Amino acid sequence: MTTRCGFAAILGAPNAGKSTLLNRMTGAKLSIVSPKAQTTRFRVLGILMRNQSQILLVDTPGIFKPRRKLDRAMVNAAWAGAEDADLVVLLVDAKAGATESVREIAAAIGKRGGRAWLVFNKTDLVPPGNLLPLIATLNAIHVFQETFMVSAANGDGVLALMDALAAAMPESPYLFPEDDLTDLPDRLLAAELVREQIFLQTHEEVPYGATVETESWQEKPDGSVRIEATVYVARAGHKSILIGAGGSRIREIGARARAQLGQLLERRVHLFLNVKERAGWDEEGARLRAIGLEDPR
Ligand SMILES: Nc1nc2c(ncn2[C@@H]2O[C@H](COP(=O)(O)OP(=O)(O)OP(=O)(O)O)[C@@H](O)[C@H]2O)c(=O)[nH]1
Ligand SMILES: [Mg+2]
Repeated sequence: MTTRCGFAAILGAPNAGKSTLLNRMTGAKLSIVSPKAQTTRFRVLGILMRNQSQILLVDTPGIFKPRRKLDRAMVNAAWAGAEDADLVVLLVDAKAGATESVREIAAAIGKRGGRAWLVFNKTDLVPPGNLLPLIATLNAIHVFQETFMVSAANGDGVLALMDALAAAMPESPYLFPEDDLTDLPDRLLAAELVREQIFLQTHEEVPYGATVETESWQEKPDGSVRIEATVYVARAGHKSILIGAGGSRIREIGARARAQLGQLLERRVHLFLNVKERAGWDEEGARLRAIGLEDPR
């Protein structure tokens, strides 16, 4: 039996729905999602089996103009995700259209060479006719081999995209066990689910000024797991917002993250969160490495 296996990297501007699409295709909550831009900070692998093909989907941070060291490390991680990919998918928010940043990413993909497909997401929000000029604009920058229209939110068009990806992967033995979903360590997944709640439950600068690290992971004899995580914040003001009146906000963040993590790990989770002020963490190599990013110095 011939098997196929390869890497397909999903690139795009922040907020295009890359992580939602990865989760939809794998049927698991592997990559965190929020309505805010720049949610994903490092590459997340989702392993998808389809028609004797193992598709190694790489979700990447959105590509934007970096300011902080953290930002540069995120954008570098996005392009690194594309480097070894057999195929690059440019995911475009159909509602936002061919913005300047999308056009720049299309040009950079063209420069990089290799196979590239164009996928319009959020088609549930726009009439199909709106897409024709976008397809023309982007293909004028770089000729994409295939074009798909999907809604990662409701699943429209996603199976067709999965079939096409499966067929496009090179002949190869599988690189991962067939029932693996990701290579992400549980400790990182736990920290990410906490960070997702921070993105969902706090606003303005707070989510961008926070990072989460799992400090300890203890397996209990009753099958449950006890996890301690630290939330680092850039400013004292952020700390009090995150903690909330009488600790209400951090309790809610912990409760929601614990529920999600329990589902994912299929076991009972005890989650303890500690908030620490650490000015300048987003310029600190050690903090970036803790979330799997390379120091962009
Ligand atoms: N209506 C609609 N909303 C969507 C769709 N796909 C994603 N979204 C929403 O778009 C927002 C951003 O989704 P994400 O998956 O976090 O986007 P992303 O591209 O991973 O964003 P970054 O990680 O910040 O680069 C979330 O609020 C999603 O619920 C879609 O097909 N339709
Ligand atoms: Mg994302």
